[in-house]
Amino acid sequence: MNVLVTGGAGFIGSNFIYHMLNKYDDYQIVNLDKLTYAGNLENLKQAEDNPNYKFIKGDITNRELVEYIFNEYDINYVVNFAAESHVDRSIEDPDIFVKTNVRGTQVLLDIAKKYWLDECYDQSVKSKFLQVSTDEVYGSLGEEGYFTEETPLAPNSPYSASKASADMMVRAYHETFNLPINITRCSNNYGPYQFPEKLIPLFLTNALNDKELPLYGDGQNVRDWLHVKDHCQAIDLVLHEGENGEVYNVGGNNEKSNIEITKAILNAIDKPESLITFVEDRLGHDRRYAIDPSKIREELGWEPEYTFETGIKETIQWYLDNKEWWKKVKSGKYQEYYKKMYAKR
Ligand code: NAD
Ligand code: TDX
Repeated sequence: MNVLVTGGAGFIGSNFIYHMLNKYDDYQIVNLDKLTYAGNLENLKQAEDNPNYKFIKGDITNRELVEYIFNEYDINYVVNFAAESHVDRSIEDPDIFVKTNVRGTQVLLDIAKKYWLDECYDQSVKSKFLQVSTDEVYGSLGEEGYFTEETPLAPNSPYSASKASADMMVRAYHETFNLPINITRCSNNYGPYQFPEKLIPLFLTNALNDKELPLYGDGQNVRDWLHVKDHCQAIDLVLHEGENGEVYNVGGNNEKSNIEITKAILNAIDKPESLITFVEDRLGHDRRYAIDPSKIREELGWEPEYTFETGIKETIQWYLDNKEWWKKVKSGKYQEYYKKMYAKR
């Protein structure tokens, strides 16, 4: 099988590439990544020399390039991770979120349709377009209830609105053209190689540097945490066994408030709670996310291997063992971003 992984130099994509290379020694993995601020080839050092792995620097909105890749590598599967992924950045500048997340997805769908359906090389060859989406497309929950695959889409941020739009486009290519697709919607991921603009690596690396931890609002917003390796296993399962056209929610049943996460990090590395600084809330800040993962568990037999306790311990250890990785990431342009984003809070 020839798999096009887009956004493979980012956090989840790089973990997914390792997962696939380790598991399937007869698969060719092509990684198309624009290398934005979030893309980092250091994440893929251990894949570089693998003959089953190929990196191509480029943009998913580039039709000619995507078409070239389909032809050159005879792509069977697309796993679309490529996206602008940070909610705070989408509040500052929504434009690029629409371009990459919506238009980029549509370009990929269009070339997949052309290559797999219109040109009709061999309809018996297996193909699938897997869109990696997010629970944020469902909006925000109150204190009760869970997101199921039937929950209406009600995105609240420019980021989640762009992801919901992409999901609608994927659905439309399935309904209209019969393109083989799945959509996965998962909760907040954590684990190795996560860019330190996101809550867990930001707070962990700030605390290790004795810098303040900027907690938004009252710190009581709730997220449902999923270890990235459990997410990668879920994507692998849906790619191979997901029923054509279906959506699968992926979540680890690990609801935690932001203040709980913050205290757990400080406690694990023996740093004082005085580092916590309550700052102005995020605009439109979703209160609670919680996934009902019954469908993927019951229909595909997926089970997470990590508990939050084992996962956070291993993740903290990874950041302790890989200081060079995050120190490099947090230098240069990142400093400008951090000052700009947090100065006004
Ligand atoms: P990330 O920001 O770490 O990585 C995104 C990658 O996409 C980067 O390597 C970047 O260079 C690449 N990219 C961006 N624009 C591109 C373009 N136009 N063309 C090609 N490549 C481009 O993101 P992540 O956290 O790994 O998330 C991956 C996917 O999973 C995203 O689609 C995101 O919406 C989704 N998701 C993430 C989470 C999470 O908790 N991180 C949860 C649910 C869903
Ligand atoms: O400095 C911070 N302070 C803070 O209190 C940051 C960066 C975050 N937070 C809060 C906001 C959220 O309630 O922590 C929570 C998690 O924030 P993020 O790490 O920015 O993640 P979130 O907004 O929940 O979105 C993430 O999960 C769903 C990913 O970034 C998305 O790509 C994914 O779709």
